[in-house]
Amino acid sequence: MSDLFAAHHHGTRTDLAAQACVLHGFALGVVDALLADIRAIEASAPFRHLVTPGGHVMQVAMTNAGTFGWCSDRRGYRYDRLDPQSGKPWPALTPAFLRLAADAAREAGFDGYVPDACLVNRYAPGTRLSLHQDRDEDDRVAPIVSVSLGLPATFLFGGFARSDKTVRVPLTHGDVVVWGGSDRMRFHGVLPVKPGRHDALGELRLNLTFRKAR
Ligand code: MD3
Ligand code: FE
Repeated sequence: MSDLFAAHHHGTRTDLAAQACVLHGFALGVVDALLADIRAIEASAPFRHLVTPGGHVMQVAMTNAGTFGWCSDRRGYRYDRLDPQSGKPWPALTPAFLRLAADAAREAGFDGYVPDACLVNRYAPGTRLSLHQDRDEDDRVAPIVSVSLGLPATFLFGGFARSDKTVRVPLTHGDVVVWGGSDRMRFHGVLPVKPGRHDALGELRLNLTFRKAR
């Protein structure tokens, strides 16, 4: 059985590739601050199910914070300064968000990380995210920092072609994944979230992904 399936201790690190790693439990000390910030963000920019260019409604519910927010509709995928639902700017990245993103990036070897966008994903049990690349950002070398909260999930970490074999990576509450440089364009996805309930979040998984969009 792969080492990736072993129980992981908080404060340890699992390398997935040369420039991609999991920092186990790295966000645990700031979860309360993150959850308070997410509640404020969703009060002004509610979670919504975006439509793909192909006309499918996404299973994952999404909102954004930052100068830019990731959007999808029949016209395509893009980053926008304004929430198309309200016409207002997205809520700002909070001090707790920015500090965690920079601290995790530094821990993974990327100093001076200042993201300008945070996509917030919400998964109900049964929700999956199919295999994809994140290719709407101008900077394809800067790291992406991902924070998992609530229900556990199995992350699929692939190669540079959709058909490459994938490795399954269990992610639990408080885990942070950082990837950049040569591993930035790998295919990845999330298997359907199993039913369950988490003490802090209930029947939900949340994922924050910090990006440099521009
Ligand atoms: C490793 N979100 O929003 S983040 C996304 O859990 C997205 O919601 C997932 O993919 C989520 O675009 C996964 C972790 C992640 C994302 C992209 C990667 C890890 C990665 C790209 C390359 C390598
Ligand atoms: Fe992604």
